[in-house]
Amino acid sequence: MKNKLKIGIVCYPTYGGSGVVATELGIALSEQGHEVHFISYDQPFRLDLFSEKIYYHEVAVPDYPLFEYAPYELNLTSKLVDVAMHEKLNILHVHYAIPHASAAVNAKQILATYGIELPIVTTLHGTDITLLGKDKSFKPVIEYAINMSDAVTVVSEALRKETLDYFNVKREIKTVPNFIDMSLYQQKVDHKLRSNFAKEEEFLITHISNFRKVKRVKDVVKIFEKVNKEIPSKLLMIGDGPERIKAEELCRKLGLVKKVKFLGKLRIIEKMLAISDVFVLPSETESFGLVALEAMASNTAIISTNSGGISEVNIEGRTGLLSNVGDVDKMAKDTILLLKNSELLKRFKSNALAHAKSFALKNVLPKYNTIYQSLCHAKKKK
Ligand code: GMT
Repeated sequence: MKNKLKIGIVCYPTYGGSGVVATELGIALSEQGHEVHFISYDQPFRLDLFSEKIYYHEVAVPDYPLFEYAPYELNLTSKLVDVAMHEKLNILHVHYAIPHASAAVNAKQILATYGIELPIVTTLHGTDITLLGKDKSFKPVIEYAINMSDAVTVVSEALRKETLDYFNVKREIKTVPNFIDMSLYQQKVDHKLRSNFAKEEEFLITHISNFRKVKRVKDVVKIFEKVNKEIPSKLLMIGDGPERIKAEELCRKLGLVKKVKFLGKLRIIEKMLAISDVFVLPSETESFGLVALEAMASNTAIISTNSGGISEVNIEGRTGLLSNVGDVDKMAKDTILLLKNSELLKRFKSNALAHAKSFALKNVLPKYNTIYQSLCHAKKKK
């Protein structure tokens, strides 16, 4: 690309798709020669790469007894102003509406008082719109942040529609789908690793999430119980969060403790996905379902719900099978169908891998580059 930019990236550092996308985007941009400044309250969990083009600025939140609630958004805003001024950022790309886009819009206005213009790109990831956005107490702030950003992107067509339906949006919203760095994913089964979890004749079913309510992790256990009655299999539950305890209780109640392994948060999931036969994602809603794409890139077939943007990733009858939210009977039947028919499973797995390749980083990165360059160009012309 033409001009090398100084790009600020704001994201949540925790175990979640938006942080993963933002981190991998920043790393890829730095590899193209741009200078990338990550700004967050903790080091993003996949940012373990050291490069002279990558910087990390931590937002500290002092604990003043005066405040009942720490004003993180204000600390973030001040940090954005400081980094933009002193590092001479050309552009700020914020992931998630609250508080990142709203802090960025405030920072932009403060910078303007110093005669500095900083274009803001906001990427909406889903829960900021589908869950938080529907909370009336946040709606005006989210709407304002969207309308005051210089460019807004969403990660799927479904999220674009939902955003336009729910908010009074006065600007163009572009769909830039999430992407995958195919070089990180392997499709080779590590048999030694696999043997730690399942016997050779057993199938391996996997679920990965942050175990929030929206992920419906109890449905994963219910589906597995039905599958396991017919097919020798094991279930791996990867990740952690508020609903884990309920899923564990259900396993105890159903007598599945020896068949379901809860592994907690794992940093490296590629090897685990590569040893899996089927990945289960029964979410209530999912703007995209990055983890399903990661599973597909690891040659795994997907059983999922059809809600939100999942059907843009998991293609019905090709890469996996989709059901209505909560229809555990159908999701179990679909899993059994795939596991009983080795030719079908093989076909779905290879279709999944092929479809994942269409989301390769090299296809998506130019879309963000074009947005950055056009905003910087428009700024120069002023
Ligand atoms: O799903 C979560 O709980 C985490 C959330 C996030 O903000 O990281 O994920 C959202 O963004 C991901 C990356 O764009 C998408 O792949 C997820 O589908 C989306 N989650 C929901 O819409 C529930």
